[in-house]
Amino acid sequence: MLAGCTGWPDETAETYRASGYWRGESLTSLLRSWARAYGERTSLVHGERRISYAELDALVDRSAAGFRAHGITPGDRVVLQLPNVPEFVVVYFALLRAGAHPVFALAAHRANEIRHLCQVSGAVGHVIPKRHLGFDFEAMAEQVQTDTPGLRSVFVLTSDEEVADGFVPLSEVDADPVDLPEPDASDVAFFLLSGGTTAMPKLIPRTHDDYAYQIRASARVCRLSAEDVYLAVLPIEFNFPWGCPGVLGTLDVGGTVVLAGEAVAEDCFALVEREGVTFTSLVPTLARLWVDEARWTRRDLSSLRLVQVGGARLTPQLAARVQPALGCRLQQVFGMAEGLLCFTRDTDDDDTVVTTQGSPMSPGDEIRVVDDADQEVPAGRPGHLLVRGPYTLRGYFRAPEHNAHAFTDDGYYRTGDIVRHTAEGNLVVEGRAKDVIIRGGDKISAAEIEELLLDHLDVVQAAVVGLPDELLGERTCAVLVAAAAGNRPDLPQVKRALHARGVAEYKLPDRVAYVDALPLTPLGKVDKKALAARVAVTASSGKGLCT
Ligand code: OOB
Repeated sequence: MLAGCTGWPDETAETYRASGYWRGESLTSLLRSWARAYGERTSLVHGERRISYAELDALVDRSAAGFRAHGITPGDRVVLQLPNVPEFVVVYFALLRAGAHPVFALAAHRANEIRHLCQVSGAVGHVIPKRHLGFDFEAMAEQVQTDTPGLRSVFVLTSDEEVADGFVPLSEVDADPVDLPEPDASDVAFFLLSGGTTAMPKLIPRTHDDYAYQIRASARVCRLSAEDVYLAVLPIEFNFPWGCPGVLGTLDVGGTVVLAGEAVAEDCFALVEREGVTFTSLVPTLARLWVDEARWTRRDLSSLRLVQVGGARLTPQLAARVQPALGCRLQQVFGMAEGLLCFTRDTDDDDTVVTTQGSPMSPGDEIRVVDDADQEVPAGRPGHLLVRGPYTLRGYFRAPEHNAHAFTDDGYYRTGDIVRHTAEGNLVVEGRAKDVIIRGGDKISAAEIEELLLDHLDVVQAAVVGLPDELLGERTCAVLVAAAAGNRPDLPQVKRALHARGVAEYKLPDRVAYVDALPLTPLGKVDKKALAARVAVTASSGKGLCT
């Protein structure tokens, strides 16, 4: 196991092998066997480009050799930051084949986040598009590289071959295939990012064994077959579209993945019609837009058989509209990059699908619902969700202090979610104990933004709370205590200050409010519930507390 990662105890690992969850196959050996089994079938579609399984495997061989030739060696970490393009898939497998470990960054991340990711992961490389959605990634990468001495190489996806001094065009990461040793399936393959309760995202090590199991088992839950066509709308660096079953689960059964990126609903509908898309995964905010748009579209959506919705709370009202509007089955998915996945099943009745978040994917998932003292709550009552199992991490990368709180002594991960069991054994997510705001599916750590506000603005206290929002689920409000009366930076000023520090756009507050002092709980912590209620009331009464 890579240093800095916590593995499963030997005995537990043996049980997972004996139960057939872990098969000792690396993700790259899976790609090889897919290429053998599905050869000329189409693996990926992007715009007019279509790539067969055999081609994908060959591209990965050349790219793996190319990364080796450019100095990437086994055990290296490389931050992978690309939008939904075929190169994301090629680079992912090529790095694995070269023995390196991709670290998934969000395409929306900016210098502030990337610098942190490079530093905690000890990355030696960073893969970026030259420009995407008008943003100059090269300029950002140059800035990050200056502050990160270990970051040796920046690889740039570009159509014109022109890259900044010292950077390498991705097209040059190409060499005649060489024999490379198979990675050890029990070792870490790649890193996902946590939605984060701490000041900065934590790295989640995922092993070949655990992720291969996740994609296979989730494909089975969704009854995927080679006839399935998956539309990747959400950014594929998220666990949900990458492997639940998403991109990798579809490839595992010989289906076709259509890469769309965050396209507007009507463009997605056009792709559904053109490619005969059979399933996709959405966050509730997008599901809402699709359901609304489906009323007007002239596109034929009849190929769709399954729409998965997850990542944030789906209201029963919206859930009830999905099936009639899109003419296909809804599946609720409650999951986390750390591991555990819960799905509603195709055998469930409509009421279960609309009102619950389903049941765990694997018989190996061990679930506990406990009170504040870690004691089991009576059946049906809400409590903290703890989990361990064959694809749930045992520790974040290089974070011993955080791990001491985030896991119980016997290895259960504290999810930070409040859930209850229904009589039928499904889970309902009742709320969150962790201080995370889910804005349109994007997870924002309140602590992270609070730290930035205190560092970069003239304020003495800062608390970030989520306010309910019809479309996004929640919006962020920064509640501040000014350092001096008369000096109250307004929303544009606050946004500018954070933007100038290279903070990703989606994390900038939607509102700013000022109070004389933050309310405290009896234990002396900021009372966020009271604060959110107070700000929400003032915001709706138009008293001018918020800007
Ligand atoms: C998914 O993964 P993450 O890591 O971005 O976020 C995990 C957190 C959960 O702990 C929970 O707080 C929230 O997102 N969440 C939901 C939910 N699904 C996730 N809250 C309410 N209802 C749901 N259905 O978000 C993720 C990963 C894999 C599959 C699906 C979602």
